[in-house]
Amino acid sequence: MEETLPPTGVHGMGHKIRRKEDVRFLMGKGTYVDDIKLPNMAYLVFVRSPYAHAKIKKINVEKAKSIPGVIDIITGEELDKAGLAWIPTLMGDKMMVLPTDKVVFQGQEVVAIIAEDRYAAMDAANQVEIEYEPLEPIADPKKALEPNSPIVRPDKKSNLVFRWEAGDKEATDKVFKEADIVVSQDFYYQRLHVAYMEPVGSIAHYDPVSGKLTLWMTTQAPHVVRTVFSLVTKIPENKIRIVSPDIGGGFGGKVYVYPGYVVSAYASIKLGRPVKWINTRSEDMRSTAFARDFHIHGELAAKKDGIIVGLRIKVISDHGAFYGDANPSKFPAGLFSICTGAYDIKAAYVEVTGAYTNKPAGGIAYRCSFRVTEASYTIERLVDTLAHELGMDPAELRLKNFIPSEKFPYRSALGWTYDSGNYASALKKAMEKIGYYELRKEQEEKKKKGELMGIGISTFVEIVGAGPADLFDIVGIKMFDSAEIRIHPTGKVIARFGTRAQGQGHETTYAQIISEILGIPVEDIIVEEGDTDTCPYGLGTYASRSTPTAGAAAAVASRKILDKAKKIAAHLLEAREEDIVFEKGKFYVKGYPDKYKTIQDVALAAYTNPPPNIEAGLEAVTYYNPPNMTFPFGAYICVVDVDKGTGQVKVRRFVAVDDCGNIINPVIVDGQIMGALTMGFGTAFMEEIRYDENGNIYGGSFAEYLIPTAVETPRWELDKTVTPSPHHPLGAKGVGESATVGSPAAFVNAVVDALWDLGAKHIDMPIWPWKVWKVLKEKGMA
Ligand code: MCN
Repeated sequence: MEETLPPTGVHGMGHKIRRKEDVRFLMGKGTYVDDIKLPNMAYLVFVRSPYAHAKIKKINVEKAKSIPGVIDIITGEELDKAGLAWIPTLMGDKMMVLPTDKVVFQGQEVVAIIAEDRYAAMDAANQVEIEYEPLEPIADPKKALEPNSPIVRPDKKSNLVFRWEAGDKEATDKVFKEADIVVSQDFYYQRLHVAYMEPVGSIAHYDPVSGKLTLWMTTQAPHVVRTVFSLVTKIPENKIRIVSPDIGGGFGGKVYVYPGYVVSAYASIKLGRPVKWINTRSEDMRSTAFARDFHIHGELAAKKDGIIVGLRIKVISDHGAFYGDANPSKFPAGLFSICTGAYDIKAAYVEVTGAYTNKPAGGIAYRCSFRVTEASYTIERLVDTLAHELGMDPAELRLKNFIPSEKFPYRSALGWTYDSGNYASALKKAMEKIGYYELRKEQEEKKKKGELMGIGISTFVEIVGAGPADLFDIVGIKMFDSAEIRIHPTGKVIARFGTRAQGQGHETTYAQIISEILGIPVEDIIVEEGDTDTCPYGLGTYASRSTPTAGAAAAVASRKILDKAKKIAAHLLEAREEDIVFEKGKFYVKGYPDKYKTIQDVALAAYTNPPPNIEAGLEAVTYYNPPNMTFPFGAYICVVDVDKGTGQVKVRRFVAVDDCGNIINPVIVDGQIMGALTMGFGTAFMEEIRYDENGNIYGGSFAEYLIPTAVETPRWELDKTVTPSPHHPLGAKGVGESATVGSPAAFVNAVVDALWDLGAKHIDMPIWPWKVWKVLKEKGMA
């Protein structure tokens, strides 16, 4: 096994160094929101709704008030007077902080108790008397869209969140009419919870003297939250400081503004004391933002020889009661338009209709991959279905239909310009690594013996790096990110970013980018994120955007510094700037490598002896607007054995070939891929948040919501191809979500491949053993 290097020395792109931040985490020295204790701090706990949909007739807080230790009780009525009962969501919808008239999902925050400690607050919460009048709940998004459906939101006239379409409907309908074969399938991509280790929470501290509000919170996007808070509260933005300390996993679920953030801030301003709110695990599972919940009808049209000519998809997406992605923005619904995937499909049409239902806010989170995951799952399941219907090998069918590598940049039928790709080489590598054709032979042999073995392929394309200005038509917003690099006189560096890692290793990889360009050892570079008072404005970490945006900003800022450093070095070496060579942290005159000045010498001179006409100091700030998204991709192959007696599926092998362009740190990238594969495995076989028809959640704890542990998780076999992004300054593409996007289809394709001959065309995720057993039973096999 290759050794991973300690994080010391000059280690740039491609170096396998250990994560700098891990020392802190492994020693238990990370600082999370709940670790922070301020003098005189009060605690906030919510009373939550037992109903999915009900009128609030009366709230009586008298008994609760009498509980020793209770400081204050806040209702929606009070917040309404302060103009805070509703707040805007990040994408143009709005969300109830506390309800005034009715509750819209089970588990919704209704009343806030502030007490001297958490126990008193919980005791008081049990004493709040709320009289509800139950209303008809709407848990099914299809019913929600029917004309006479009860309306979920008190501020809306219908349950329609948006209707969004892409592609040429007429042209697509025409190719479907002319096609030799059309395959179609209904899929349900289930509702998921991100299940990070640290539940969401905040501490608000308002200083009445300075008028400054400081909020420590579990957010992936601190600057954006600061702007939203300023707009909502009218507190000037420079008097709000958001600190996002260490985060115990975010996976997209910590992008949102939750009621607890707002109420803790309101209470702190009102009471003049710091106020802490931390969700319990089951509160998190019942009330934070959820992912997926897509009802999909997909159709694929092809010629007899397997050439795919058209794709048509209709989606109803369940957004629960509130949604970050409502009109006017199209992001991230627009990202579903990556559904043509890795294939050269000339005609495509997709239509997504969003519905409000009586469930918690849904629609985005779960290793973010905003809609790309559902899109990738749909196309990859359809391609496999087509292969089975045509009696073709699914690998051969894919190789026949891939966008040829010489066609990049490639404009898809739904409007994306893919920057680069080589899908055939990734799939061929995966096939070779797993021994694809031998496995097919083994499968045939097993079939003769009545044994069930399946091989599933998925070739996905991701879109990451949200989001360039020229894609405004598709995603509806322009985005950027930032880096500020400051070299001190002794050559030590502090670099600050607008992103906020939640476990991705930015302290190491951003330092590697700077080390690569400036030749400064990584241990001399401190990376900071997550404090709006000190870091440059940024849009946060989600959608695998940090490398494509802030990583690019780090490279551009480092190069700006290098340009200035060259001028200073020329002055020190008494040479012309154009004669200066920079190599491995040293500047010298061309042809004279022994007489040099180090980057550290130059840093000192920048402050003590800058050349005439050059400002003192050595620092740079960059706000990087990417010219395009980056398009990482991969090919995954999964082998499963199905137990005929129990329906249990065993993943025997899983080969993942990923391509995220040039790699900064291969160890971190492998870690990201393994984590994301494990989440894909959980999606395929274990995880689902379920509601009954009355909007009651089944369970709502880890007793029912099963996530993979080391016991269930297969051994991942990883490999890479490298197709650099042509527009990223380092040729890198994002990778954080890729494997969660790509893997579910590989698992499901493998199971369906094992069962196809029994007549099973599809099984919805999670593929619990009973679902497989049911198929086997129907066929008289179990
Ligand atoms: N990287 C690299 N070379 C590349 C691409 C990436 O070395 N070519 C490194 C990056 O420098 C970074 C890491 O890989 O250290 C992930 O980078 P990137 O793909 O840019 O993704 P982000 O840093 O923006 O992270 C977001 C992504 C998402 S969207 C979710 S959700 C997610 C994830 O990453 N949540 C995570 N990974 C997670 N990992 C942990 N441990 N915890 C989470 O909450």
